[in-house]
Amino acid sequence: MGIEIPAGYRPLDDDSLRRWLSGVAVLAERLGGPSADWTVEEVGDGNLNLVFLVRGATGGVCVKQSLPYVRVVGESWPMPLERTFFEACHLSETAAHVGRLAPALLHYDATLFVLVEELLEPHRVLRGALIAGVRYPDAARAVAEYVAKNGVLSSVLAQPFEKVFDRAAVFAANQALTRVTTELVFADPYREQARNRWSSPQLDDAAASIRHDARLKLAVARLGQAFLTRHDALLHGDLHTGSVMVSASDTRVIDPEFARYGPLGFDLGNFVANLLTAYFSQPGHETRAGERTDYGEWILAQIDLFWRHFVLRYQQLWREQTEGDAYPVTLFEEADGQRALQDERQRAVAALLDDTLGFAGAEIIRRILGFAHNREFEAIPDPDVRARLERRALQLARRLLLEKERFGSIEAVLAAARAVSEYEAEVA
Ligand code: SR1
Ligand code: MG
Repeated sequence: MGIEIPAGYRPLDDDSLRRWLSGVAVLAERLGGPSADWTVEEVGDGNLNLVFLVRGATGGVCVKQSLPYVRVVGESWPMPLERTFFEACHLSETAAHVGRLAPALLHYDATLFVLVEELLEPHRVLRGALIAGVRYPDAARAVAEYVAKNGVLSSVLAQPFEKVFDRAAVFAANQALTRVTTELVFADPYREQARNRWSSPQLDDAAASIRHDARLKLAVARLGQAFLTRHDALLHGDLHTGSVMVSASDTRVIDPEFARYGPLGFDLGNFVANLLTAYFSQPGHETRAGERTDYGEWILAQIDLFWRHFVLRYQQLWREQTEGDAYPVTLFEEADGQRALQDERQRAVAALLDDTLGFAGAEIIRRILGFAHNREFEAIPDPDVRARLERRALQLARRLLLEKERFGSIEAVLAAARAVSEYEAEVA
């Protein structure tokens, strides 16, 4: 099935981008000087879009444009253009909640499906930093703050339901990318599918065993249903470590094109999963044995920090809300009401941990056996080493999906991650 290209749409290149930017006064002014002197770099390394960084005499911008197909595959995988619209909606909707934890949206063009945001400099992508073994001590806490703020403030805990329903209706139209997630995360790795790939032949047995594991498929299918039917909060929708930009003093969450209302554990689980894959990949980036052991431990500590900060802020933010239709404050003004509500918040956080672990398991599996892989594994040159480390991650992922109620705390997850690595290292 092809895609209808709306009149006026054309993919931008160096020349047409300069001309277009010159015609948008606010952007041309921000860049400064003649357009011929601007530098234009196409840096898109994600799966879907064109991304240009443009620098002028007085400033810079980042320009993102949808293509009518999946960039890394080409025209054989058509994809509607509206994804930048949903990203722009998410950026403008959540700016009030998260402030400078996301880039500022400067402009959106509905004909070209182009969004322009502030240029983040001297930031780098968190995934690249984790591969290089570089520490950004504030990043995990900042991402936790971002998820807690969006999780509470976009929901009926903080807003009248009419407002939430209206916003959810806008994002419910982000169907093309919801289908991508539905298929790539919750279905493809568990069935024969031509676009799946894995380290073969090393992981052929693991891929086959997952395809025939009815309990595992049921656990994933339940999460898939929750993803499609629950509308707890406005999700980022693709919160992996490639969606986080870091500098020594600043962290920003970028790329919310998969935005939709859904279960908050999906965002939490995605981020935890991608930190876990970074952890498991570390030995593959060593130039001498044991060189990354401390760094691996540091990544696990970031998962702990992420979860603890999220729990703290989620509960605080919920406590501060007075306008939400959920848990109306007027029902809980007495001392025993306050206590009951505090217990309820604890229960909510325990349920969120349960969801987080399940979604994390599903994310790890799809990044190793599905279509879209993670660079921390892909960059390991020796396929046997890579497959051995991926197998460790798969073992933990399976446990996260099938035994999530046994974990009960984030520390138990980290201990299990260590145990998988140590046991595997002994038998290797
Ligand atoms: C066809 S898009 C594949 C993946 O890239 C995005 O970043 C999402 O993670 C999606 O699942
Ligand atoms: Mg992305």
